[in-house]
Amino acid sequence: MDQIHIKNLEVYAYHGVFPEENVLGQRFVITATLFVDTWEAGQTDELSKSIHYGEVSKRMKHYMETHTHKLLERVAEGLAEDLLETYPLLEKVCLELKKPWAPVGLPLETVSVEIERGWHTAYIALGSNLGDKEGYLQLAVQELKNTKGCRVEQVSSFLRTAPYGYLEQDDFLNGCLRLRTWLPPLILLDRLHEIEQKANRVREIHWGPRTLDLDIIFYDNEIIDLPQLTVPHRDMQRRDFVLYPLEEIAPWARHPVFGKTVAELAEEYRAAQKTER
Ligand code: A4P
Ligand code: MG
Repeated sequence: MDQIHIKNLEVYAYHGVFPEENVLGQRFVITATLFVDTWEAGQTDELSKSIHYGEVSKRMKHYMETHTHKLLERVAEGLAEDLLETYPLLEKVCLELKKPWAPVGLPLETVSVEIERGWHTAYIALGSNLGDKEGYLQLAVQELKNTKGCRVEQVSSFLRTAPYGYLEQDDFLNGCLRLRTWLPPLILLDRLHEIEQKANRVREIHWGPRTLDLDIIFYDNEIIDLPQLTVPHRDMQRRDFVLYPLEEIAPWARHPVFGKTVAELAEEYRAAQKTER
């Protein structure tokens, strides 16, 4: 992707672990790479189609001067969040934060922290089969909309479905949504669990009745195999209540392991149902 570079912006600020650093201050040097599609700006010569590097520089200076953090890591994270939340065209940012006067007591040129943060696309499946089912799904959408680092882009219609797995329970209401997020996968999962808790979810029977269930179906094209998180969701291809709402909002999305689109997986599911009958 196209890049805009801001190299070695000097700022005087008060970040540091030692109390003297928070009082006396010191010099920081920032290098930022902004990942933004500049095609339209290149064609139209209009600044509104790109990101104003002067404005970004002033914003970073302001952030540096109005916060006091202990760690360079925290400063870099704060800067990245601030830029990603402020500039809608910014897809990704690479930041290097140098501290040339770091009080290390040894003759070094500089110390620095470098991070890369950006927006990702995730698909979340929603399900409820207890109480005010639609209310719980709406609550989930609202909570995600209010979450820092999350933008809900599209929500499918909600579908009434027969229970899968554990059959002795009420019908479900299911849906899917597309999320733009800069939260990493495990942090997103924590946030989903928090939202499930807000819906008074109690974990009793595996696959059993629940007020709200939120699963990560896809996270970009990433394949994640961790004890607490499997992405793509391990069972999505066998579930009409995931495939159909997902097909409505993203038929073109491709499963990174099977290499098939959601439309193809949904079609295969329908064909298998017909031969079963
Ligand atoms: N986990 C691993 N991968 C993921 C992922 N991609 N997204 C872990 C979310 N969580 C993931 O889930 C157990 C653990 O799975 C989580 O703590 C997380 O670390 P859970 O929600 O606590 O337990 P569960 O829901 O009882 O188990 P499971 O296997 O997640 O069940 P599912 O797959 O969510 O299925 N029938 C209909 N018609 N509609 C439904 O929505 N849902 C279920 C539950 C069963 N039958 C259904 C429906
Ligand atoms: Mg679940």
